[in-house]
Amino acid sequence: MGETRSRTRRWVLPAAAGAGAAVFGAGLGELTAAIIAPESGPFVVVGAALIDLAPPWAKDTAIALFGTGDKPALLIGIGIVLLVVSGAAGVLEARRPPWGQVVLGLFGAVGALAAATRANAPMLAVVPSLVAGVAAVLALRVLIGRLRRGGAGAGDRSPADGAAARGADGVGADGDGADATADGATRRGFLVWAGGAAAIGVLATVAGSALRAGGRALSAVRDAIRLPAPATTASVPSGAELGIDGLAPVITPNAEFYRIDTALAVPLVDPAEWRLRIHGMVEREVELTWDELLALPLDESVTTLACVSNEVGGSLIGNAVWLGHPIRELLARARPLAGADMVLSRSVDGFTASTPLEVLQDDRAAILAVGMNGEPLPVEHGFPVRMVVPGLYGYVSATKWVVELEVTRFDAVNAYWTDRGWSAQGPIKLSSRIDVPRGGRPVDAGAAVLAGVAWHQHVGIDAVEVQLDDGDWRPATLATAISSDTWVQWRYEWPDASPGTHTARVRAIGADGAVQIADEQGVVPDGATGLHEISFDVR
Ligand SMILES: Nc1nc2c(c(=O)[nH]1)N[C@H]1C(S)=C(S)[C@@H](COP(=O)(O)O)O[C@H]1N2
Ligand SMILES: [Mo]
Repeated sequence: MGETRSRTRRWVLPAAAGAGAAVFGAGLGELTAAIIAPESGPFVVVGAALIDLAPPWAKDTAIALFGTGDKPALLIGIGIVLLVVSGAAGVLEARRPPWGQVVLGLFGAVGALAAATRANAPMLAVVPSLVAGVAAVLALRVLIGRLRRGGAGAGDRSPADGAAARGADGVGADGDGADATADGATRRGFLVWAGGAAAIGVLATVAGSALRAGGRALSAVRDAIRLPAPATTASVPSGAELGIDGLAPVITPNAEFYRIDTALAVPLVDPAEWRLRIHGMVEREVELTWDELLALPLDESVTTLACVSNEVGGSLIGNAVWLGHPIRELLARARPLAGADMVLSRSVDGFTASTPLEVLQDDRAAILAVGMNGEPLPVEHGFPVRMVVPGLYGYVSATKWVVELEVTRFDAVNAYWTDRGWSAQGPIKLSSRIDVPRGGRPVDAGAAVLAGVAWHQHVGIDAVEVQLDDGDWRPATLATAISSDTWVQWRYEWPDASPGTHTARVRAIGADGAVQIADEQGVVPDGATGLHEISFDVR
């Protein structure tokens, strides 16, 4: 009994004080952010800094573990670390004041530093984190103060005598029955205070997210946009969609399109304020507004985007009908200087991608996109303007929320991921995937259908072959390709699937005659190779 009570006093209550204070502070910080700096909430800025500082393997692991849920996972992780460390700060404050306050204050300072060093950080970016830090420190003082006055603080009767007495056992307050009852009341009273502080923090966070008017206002702006009719339209041949249950549709609906980026809070860019600046090694700088862009001829094109982090058989790939203006035309206005070989595109949030200049000047549909599948770009896919370049992985070409094109040289500057161990050049590798039968779903014996997709953007697919149970490679039937810039569906009929467990492998052959590489390589530094293999039961 006495043991338990003493442990409660010495550890649990101070830890609750620390955690309560931290939740209180973080909540007020989030609320402040919602009001004055929507993209600079303490969690978001710290998370963003972690993303930027993380070594490449960490990004890989996060994507492998959590897929596109990597961002919520990161925020939850930060929350857990905050709770643990602030709990420890509470215990520290009870024993060695003011070190617990120092720890919580440091949290605020780290947030402020992370906020201040972000690209395009707004003037008020540091304020939410500072508010969070100060609020947490004050709350901790109040809570630990109550703990001391209530005598529940394990020998911490006064901050002055504390330092010397602590380290010893601090059992002095472990008293008789009467004391214990009084203690119980104090303890409950104290927990009401600590819990109340945490509850205020949670309420403030909830109020803050309800208040995030910025996002809603931008959605309203987006909803009101009527994109101009395309100057040239793209058509999807009727034979492009095989319509097999479980097979990825040839055009990926926006809501199902994979999302990969470093932006923990989606950048909110008002089209009315959007500008694109083309500069660097050019004869003349070009600046473009949203209205000017929409007044230019906009072409539809169908292009399959793929992420370099897509594992063999993975789902970080999607195909959409894009609407946009050729980047080639805008570069022609700016007239790149001799010697330039790269365009460094920059997002409003600081992300950069390095695209070979020649790829943006040849005849492919490398565009500044404003539309995706008949709508303005979804905010998380780069609203109002992004790049789409057939044939290159997204990290070297598909800059979302793009605001700058700097004509430069590969030997002069590195893009975001190149500085983190990824290749400066990122042509998409020839690959293929089995979608049907879907993971683990048993198949009826007899006539069975396998189906999937294959892609080699800007080269095209000539054939797809399937291998069952280490047998011969047999040709699959291809759907009609939309173009060489898109994936193509395939199907394979297995007339006599026999009961038991089987494996299937797929490989694609490119329009250039290249056969998909069977040797397995991971996604770093320039995309995975290997063959997708599944095993499935027939019964
Ligand atoms: N601003 C910005 N643009 C970006 C990225 C990013 O992190 N920030 N990631 C790139 C990567 S790695 C990929 S694969 C594509 C993904 O585009 P999507 O999210 O629309 O599918 O966006 C690219 N554009
Ligand atoms: Mo990517």
